[in-house]
Amino acid sequence: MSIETHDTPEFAPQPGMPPQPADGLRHDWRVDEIEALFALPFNDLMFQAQAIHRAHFDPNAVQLSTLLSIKTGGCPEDCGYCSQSAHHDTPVKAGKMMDVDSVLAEARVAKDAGSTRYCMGAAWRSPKDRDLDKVCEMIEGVRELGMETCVTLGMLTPGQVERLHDAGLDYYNHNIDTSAEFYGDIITTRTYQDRLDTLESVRDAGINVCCGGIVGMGESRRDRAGMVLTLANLPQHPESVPINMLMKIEGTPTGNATADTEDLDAFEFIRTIAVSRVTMPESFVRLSAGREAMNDQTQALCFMAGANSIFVGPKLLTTGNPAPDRDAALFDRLGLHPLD
Ligand code: SAM
Ligand code: DTB
Ligand code: SF4
Repeated sequence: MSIETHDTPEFAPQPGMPPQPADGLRHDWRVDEIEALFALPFNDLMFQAQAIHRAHFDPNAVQLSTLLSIKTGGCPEDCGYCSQSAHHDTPVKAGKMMDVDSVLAEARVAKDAGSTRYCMGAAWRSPKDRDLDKVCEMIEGVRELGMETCVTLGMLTPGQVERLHDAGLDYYNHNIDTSAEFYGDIITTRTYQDRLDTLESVRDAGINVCCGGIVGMGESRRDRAGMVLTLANLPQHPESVPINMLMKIEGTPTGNATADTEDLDAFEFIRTIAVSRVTMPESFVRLSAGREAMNDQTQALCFMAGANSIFVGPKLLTTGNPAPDRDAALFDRLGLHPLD
């Protein structure tokens, strides 16, 4: 049985490669190796992913996070998939930032429903320093409830990262979204390197990193492999890796009826989860956006492929998520339990 490939001579470190960190995990993947994982017979890929998942995690425990959009719409960025970009004419209208008490009331509901992490998202290119005062109060309040905190606020300066760290932030979400090569087809208002720079300062401040991407935007399999490559070759793997299936939003470039984005085969989505599990054995891989439209069998295969985190609650940021009773029934049928 071949679980990891790094001992085979073909994949041994080559002269000139950067030194590998001492975490025992690989950070020197080549895109052709990752493409080779994608191309495995489905059963073989699932077997590798399962073996690695079981070596690192309770295979029946799933971490539960809940999302809230604390500032919706009117975003100056032009992300081609997003309902909240001011560049697209979508059904989402811009709103003001929520007040702290309303956010904490929503967080209490999520905690009572069994969620352990509260993720607050804002449609900003980057926050203004005065916006951060309120965000820091939200972080402190959610922590007092006994939940982990995550925020996603766009690009940050090192000073802003420090303020979030001082407020006790547990995770920062900032996705690379796709491969370096395909990125420019989806977003033009900031670069891949901008994203990597923010991720580096979050990591350097000691905040856990939540970083993943979207599939189903018309990218090639090589792009999906390239996205996983970027994540797996970061100096430290993100603690949390959300894999989103594109939610097609009316009025966005990737969501228009005429858009050249065929629905992605569910097996290709499951493969993306499995390859993320194989290349990032100790990360939580989150089956993120897109669950509402997935049948239970597809979700079950995602859990078999190594997904061990989901968003729960009836809403993501602006789009729908399965109703809590559907998730509870699925957990029951599969013998899954929420991670404490
Ligand atoms: N503005 C911040 C940013 O972009 O970093 C935070 C919010 S943004 C909505 C967070 C992530 O949600 C995006 O990076 C993207 O990966 C995911 N996302 C947004 N719209 C999506 C869609 N229509 N389908 C799937 N994932 C989506
Ligand atoms: C992530 O990777 N997915 C979440 C979270 N991080 C912020 C967001 C999904 C958004 C789906 C589209 C929407 O609801 O607007
Ligand atoms: Fe703005 Fe984030 Fe949406 Fe991009 S993904 S348009 S940065 S809210």
